[in-house]
Amino acid sequence: MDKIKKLSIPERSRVIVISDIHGEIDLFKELLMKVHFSNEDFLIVNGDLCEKGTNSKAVVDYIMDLSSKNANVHVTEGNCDTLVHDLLDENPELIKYLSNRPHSLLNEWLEQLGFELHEQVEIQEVKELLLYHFSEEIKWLSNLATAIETDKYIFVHAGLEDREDWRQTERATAITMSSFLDKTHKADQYVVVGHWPVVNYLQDIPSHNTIIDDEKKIIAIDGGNVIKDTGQLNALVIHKTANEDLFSHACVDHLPSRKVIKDFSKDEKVKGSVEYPFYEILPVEYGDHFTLCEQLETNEMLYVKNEYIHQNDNGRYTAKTDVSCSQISETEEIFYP
Ligand SMILES: [Mn+2]
Repeated sequence: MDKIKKLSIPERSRVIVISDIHGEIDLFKELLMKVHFSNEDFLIVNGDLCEKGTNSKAVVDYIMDLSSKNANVHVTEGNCDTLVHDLLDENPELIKYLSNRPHSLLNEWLEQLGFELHEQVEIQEVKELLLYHFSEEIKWLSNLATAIETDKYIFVHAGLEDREDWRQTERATAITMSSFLDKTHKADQYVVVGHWPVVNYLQDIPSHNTIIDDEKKIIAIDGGNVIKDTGQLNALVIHKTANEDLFSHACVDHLPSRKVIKDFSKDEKVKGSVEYPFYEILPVEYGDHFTLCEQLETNEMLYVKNEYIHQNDNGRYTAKTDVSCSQISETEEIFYP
């Protein structure tokens, strides 16, 4: 990769890392408030600002503005942010992509211009039009760093190749490789990545929270925002003290709040989840709310909430989406006046 940005971060500062915003401008602003982001903090936006969510344009505008006013705001490119390269390279496949995508940065731009896209439109026409109206944004996006390197951290969207000199990692790999936490790297620094929803990694109780692996020196922060029905937008907060760095975590989501009306203590045996890529299940024992199912690829027995069970036309069963089958204990909240 060519675009590596070196950065020195002073001691006693805070570094906030957020990735995979995917057009969720409201969640992003809410998260910055939640971590009390201020001008003294460093902010790293670790790729995938755009696509999939409903307001990519607002995210790009907001972060572009933020980084122009604040020298401590830095951005890396994600695989979803490189559409502008396809545009500049006049990749004809881009027209097909845009025609099939309800939510895309370029579609939002075209919509703003009142331009109606269809599969017969020439890529050159779209390129000319967008370059005329959004040249600043296109330039900014196409110049984003692939990785940001500090003395203790490498921020990169998806991961690094396991080679002596990590800088030799192919750019395409750095922004698209899957499940980096299942792999290893040879860099001296911690590698902080987004891109792969952490819930996809095998965990006893499925969780979208940031995973810090001290042995591998990998920190995975993609909370599955937009991609997963129960996803969240995560912030990793690095507190640089004189001695060591401390980590904390914050998150925001669109999930509704519910009031606990009765105490509940979990049954330790009821755990696990139906998660990517193992969706095939076989119902064994039906219940009023949960059905005991065998997850066919893993042979695990799981209690799946009934409304998540789907029977295909061929008679086989799958879960409709990723679903946790773990119980958690809850206590009725008591308010003191
Ligand atoms: Mn990505």
